[in-house]
Amino acid sequence: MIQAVIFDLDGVLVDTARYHFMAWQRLAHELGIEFTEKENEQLKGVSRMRSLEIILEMGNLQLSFDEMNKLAEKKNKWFVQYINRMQASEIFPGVKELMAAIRQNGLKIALASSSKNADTVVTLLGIQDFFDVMIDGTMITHTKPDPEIFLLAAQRLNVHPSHCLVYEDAEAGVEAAHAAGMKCVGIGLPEQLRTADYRVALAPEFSIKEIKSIV
Ligand code: B16
Ligand code: MG
Repeated sequence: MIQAVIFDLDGVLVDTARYHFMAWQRLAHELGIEFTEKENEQLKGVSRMRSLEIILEMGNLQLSFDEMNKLAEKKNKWFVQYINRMQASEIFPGVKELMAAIRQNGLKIALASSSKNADTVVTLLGIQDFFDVMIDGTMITHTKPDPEIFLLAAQRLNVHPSHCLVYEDAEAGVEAAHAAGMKCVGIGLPEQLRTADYRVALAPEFSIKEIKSIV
């Protein structure tokens, strides 16, 4: 029986995954590294520094810690510019209605985003009141696929992990949810996230009716 729902942010509630991709692609191209949507899949849900390491590995580049910090800051500057131009209407259709239905049915809601910008995005969208608990990239030591973020969310919600359901758009996120002992709804194309327990194109397609039918 599900007592709490834990939402990832980028790519699940809002299309900011697109802005992360645009900023990483801009950086990769500056470094002369080919970077398409396919390569980007490996970065989803992963921390900023780990994402940069993956890109540098793709280009067989080795940089100093200082140089890496500068590049990570540059990418973040671009990402912040993109999200500051974002409209509140860019939230995926039906997301607010889904969260309202979850609350009306007495279930709790948490946000579990690897992003250090999660607070800014949530405020821009005006959805902060839906969450009982918000965990972001500033509050964790280990990035997804480590289960830390979801276990911390469950602990703060005071709900056992086995009674939590996660919505995720990243391979690393599905893996993290399973490692935390939680079921997971995968958001994406049919050929993606094959290990997720349920799969839909957009979060609201897995409705409160489906959540309540999980035993
Ligand atoms: P930042 P999520 C993740 O957010 C993104 O999927 C990932 O692409 C990004 O690198 C990560 O946040 C860190 O973001 O650079 O803003 O701290 O999907 O877990 O909500
Ligand atoms: Mg995501």
